[in-house]
Amino acid sequence: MRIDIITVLPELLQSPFQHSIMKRAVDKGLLEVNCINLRDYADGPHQQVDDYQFGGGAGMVMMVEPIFACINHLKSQRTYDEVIYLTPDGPRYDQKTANFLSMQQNLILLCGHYKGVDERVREHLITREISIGDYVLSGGELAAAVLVDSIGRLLPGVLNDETSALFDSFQDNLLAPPVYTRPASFNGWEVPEILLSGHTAKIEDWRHEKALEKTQKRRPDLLDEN
Ligand code: 6GU
Repeated sequence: MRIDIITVLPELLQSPFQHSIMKRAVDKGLLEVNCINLRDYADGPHQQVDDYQFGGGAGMVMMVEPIFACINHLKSQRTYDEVIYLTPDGPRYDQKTANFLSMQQNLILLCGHYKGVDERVREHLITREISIGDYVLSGGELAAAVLVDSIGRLLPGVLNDETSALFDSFQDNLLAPPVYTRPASFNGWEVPEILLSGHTAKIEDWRHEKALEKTQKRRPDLLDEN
């Protein structure tokens, strides 16, 4: 899968994909992340990408021309399944959307900044809008990193059996059960007996029960889905 990220702050997106599971996905050739500096597509001596809003009001707006030029240039090289705009007023991101996006070949992510983009970008160039939650970030870059991470780990071959995404919280609308490692006893704090029993079927039952308990307590809304 290839993900092209259009941003005015490409430096902000250098590190996130150079570690751990994302690094493995990139090194294995399963994921290609390409950051494009929007300013490279802007004209004039100042390579301006934003301007005052018509009608007045505080805050700059990202201009349509550089975004159009950039997206067109990308589209001339390959076909894109989705052109996604990261914006706090988009539909909220969830695991279902991550699963869907992980099955695509080529994605463009456009990171918003300032007051956002000229509405004509959203009307004519964007196929999907995404917010990562009900709070405001300074720009879409960190949201783009969240998308790439959540999508990248779902690509076949990125995770091994033990770390399989199938066991993740949310994949079955359940939060993950508690986990423990050595020592079995610390400070008088004990690991639940059942986990030391070697009884695989009973352990699976216990985990499911704990996952249900936790979900009921913390996120009962998840149990209403499906
Ligand atoms: Cl995608 N962008 C910004 N700027 N803020 C956000 C967001 C996105 N999602 C939640 N807050």
